[in-house]
Amino acid sequence: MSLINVIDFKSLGDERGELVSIENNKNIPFEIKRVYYVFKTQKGVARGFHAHKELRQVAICISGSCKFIMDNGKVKESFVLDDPQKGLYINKMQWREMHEFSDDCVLLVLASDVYDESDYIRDYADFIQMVN
Ligand code: T46
Repeated sequence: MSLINVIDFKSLGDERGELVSIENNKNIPFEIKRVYYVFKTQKGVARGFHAHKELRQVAICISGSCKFIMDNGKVKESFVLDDPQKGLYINKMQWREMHEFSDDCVLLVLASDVYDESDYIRDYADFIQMVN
């Protein structure tokens, strides 16, 4: 199964422009408990480099672009998010890295739970041990 699971959001746009609506358990496969966004990322900076034990998320570039590298400990796949109508579903126990943020990138993330540092696996060797 591919590590890249993309959700296509229907636009409710008209002649005035585009509009995407996101609702719990409708076009997102979990109940959204938290929303955060990453923006003004400095040139050459990469983020992420962790996995989550339980957290599931959907990442949407609502402006600009960035590249995700997903890794399940066996294979790595990348995906460029550059369309506000596409969400990248990030399951639990997937190592993620974000690279190549455009200057105008605003990365919106919908999360299945509140922030909990103990849910993070920030050491790659620990992650590899846990998935094997
Ligand atoms: C993820 C990727 C896609 C909080 O206090 N509350 C929050 O909700 C978040 C997301 C972060 N923080 C704190 C933790 C750190 O001290 O903000 C700081 C920056 O977080 P972090 O270094 O984890 O940021 P990224 O961009 O590497 O990772 C984030 C999410 O943390 C992570 O869950 O999957 O975006």
